[in-house]
Amino acid sequence: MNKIIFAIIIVAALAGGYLIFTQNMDRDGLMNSENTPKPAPLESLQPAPNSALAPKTVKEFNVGGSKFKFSVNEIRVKKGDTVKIIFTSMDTKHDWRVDEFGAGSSVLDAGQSQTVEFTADKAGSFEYYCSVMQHRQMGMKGTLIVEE
Ligand SMILES: [Cu+2]
Repeated sequence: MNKIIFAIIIVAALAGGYLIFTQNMDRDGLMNSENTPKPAPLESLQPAPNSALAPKTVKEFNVGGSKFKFSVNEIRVKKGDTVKIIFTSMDTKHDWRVDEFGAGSSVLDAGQSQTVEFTADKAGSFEYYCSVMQHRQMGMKGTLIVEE
């Protein structure tokens, strides 16, 4: 039994070491081969149906949730942006959700993080909130502003 656990630890350590190693290689590779064009990412090889429009913009926000507030009260994006909320619960169970876009995280325990991604496909002012118990009513909410 102990041998199996030991073997698992060794395998995990090797896998971790390999990942770090390959990531460093990538970075070094990038620095040393500035003149070598990198192969285009797969996505750009396939023309999107709306390729005539500007490339889609991803807006990323780190939002912490604690009793009973979010670390960010206002999130401002442009219509059409892809919004990425990296939500982290700071103390007890919380989530982050915005009904109008059908987007939200799971209810997270303290220290947990989850990324919520959605397209801000309509303009306006929308309330995001924590749906745990009475947190919303106690002030755990903010405003998502999507500009035209
Ligand atoms: Cu909450």
